[in-house]
Amino acid sequence: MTQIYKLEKSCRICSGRNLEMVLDLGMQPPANAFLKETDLNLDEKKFPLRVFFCKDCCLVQLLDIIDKDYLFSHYLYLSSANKPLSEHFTRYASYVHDNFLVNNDKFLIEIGSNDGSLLKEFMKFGVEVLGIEPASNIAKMANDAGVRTQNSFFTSEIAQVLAKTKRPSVVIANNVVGHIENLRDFMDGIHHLIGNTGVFIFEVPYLVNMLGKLEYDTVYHEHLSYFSLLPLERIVQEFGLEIFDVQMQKVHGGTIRVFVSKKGTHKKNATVNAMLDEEKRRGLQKVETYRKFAQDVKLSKETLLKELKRLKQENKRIFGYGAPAKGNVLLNYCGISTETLDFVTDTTPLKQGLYTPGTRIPVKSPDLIRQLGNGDVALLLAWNYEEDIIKKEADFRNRGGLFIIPVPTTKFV
Ligand code: DWN
Ligand code: ZN
Repeated sequence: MTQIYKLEKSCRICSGRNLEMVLDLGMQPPANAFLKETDLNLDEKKFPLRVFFCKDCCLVQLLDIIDKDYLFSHYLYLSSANKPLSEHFTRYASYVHDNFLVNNDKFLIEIGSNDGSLLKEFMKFGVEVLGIEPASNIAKMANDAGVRTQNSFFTSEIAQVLAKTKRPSVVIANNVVGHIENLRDFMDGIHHLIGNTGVFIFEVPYLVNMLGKLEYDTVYHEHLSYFSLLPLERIVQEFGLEIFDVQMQKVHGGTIRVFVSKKGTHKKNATVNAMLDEEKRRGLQKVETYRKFAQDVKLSKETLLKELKRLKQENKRIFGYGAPAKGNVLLNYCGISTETLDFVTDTTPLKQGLYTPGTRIPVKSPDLIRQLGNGDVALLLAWNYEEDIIKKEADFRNRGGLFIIPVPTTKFV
């Protein structure tokens, strides 16, 4: 039986041991491990959720590792489950196509391709695609939808086989690189796969946004690394690669889209060094920055709990809006469950009828919201879609419904 949990002792990028634990979110179940009715009488596995800072290479990371098969073999997150993300993917596909596929061999590989929703956008441009997806239930969905998908994890070995079969012009990975335990094997695979002519484009949540907007709930066991450019520069250079461009994106609370190719094959955009300088100016290479972040997180939790207590004393009905992975981290860290929230709503059919991990709050369809208003309160757990959701729920608000935005600190809308 594979070991489900282990505590790493060295840094994922530089193998150093000069690591300091800077934020402790307590014992938590995996953030996407929603429970079925029949699971409710079973004990849930919980694991330490702690953030460490490497004083040698500045990588912010988890060292409490949950086995990836245990985490990803049956996954409930669908990229296509909500409109704002699908719109982001449409724009993404046309950008990548226009800039990197028009004059090259139109073959693209996506690592962590989920249900194929992004690959479908590339197929609309006549691009040949291949998805690599470890979750068998989701890989099947993609193949059934006509998106060629290999059900496996991405490794350097698999990359070398793929490169021999047919080298892609572009390799993409969205919200995946942060999930990779063996980053060196991954980057080695990338260097084999893109060769001298290809490009690797990946999106990861950006540490500057996470610190700046106190996005502590984006820390969960799937996310093993929290990137700034500082450590990324170091690891790509080790494999003869170079970051030649980087773009800020709004999704998921603020991510960066990083462009990598073989060193010297693309003109380096001045933005890269400008962002590295800005990271140093913000003290991202100093452990004190993260100690301060942890203090601010504690304050944010205390403020939220105080407000929720006041609302309950005023006999308000409160429910969770969205059942994102990050929402489960926030609920478990703050100790919020059915004594505060009657239910949470979510647009993902796979999640409806289940219960939130650790806090065991029933997940319902958003149809329920039509019956709510006059003083009812929605705790916006999917705060990264605040703009779209506040617009979408105008009727709820016109009926007197209220939203609480929990991060960076409690805000009423
Ligand atoms: O890395 C990951 C991040 C980027 O995406 C993955 N490991 C898992 C996932 O994390 P998440 O679950 O926090 O992602 P989302 O996209 O922030 O989740 C939003 C949730 O809210 C979804 O379950 C859909 C739901 N939702 C809703 O109920 N009503 C979303 C919208 C926009 C809505 O209007
Ligand atoms: Zn390190």
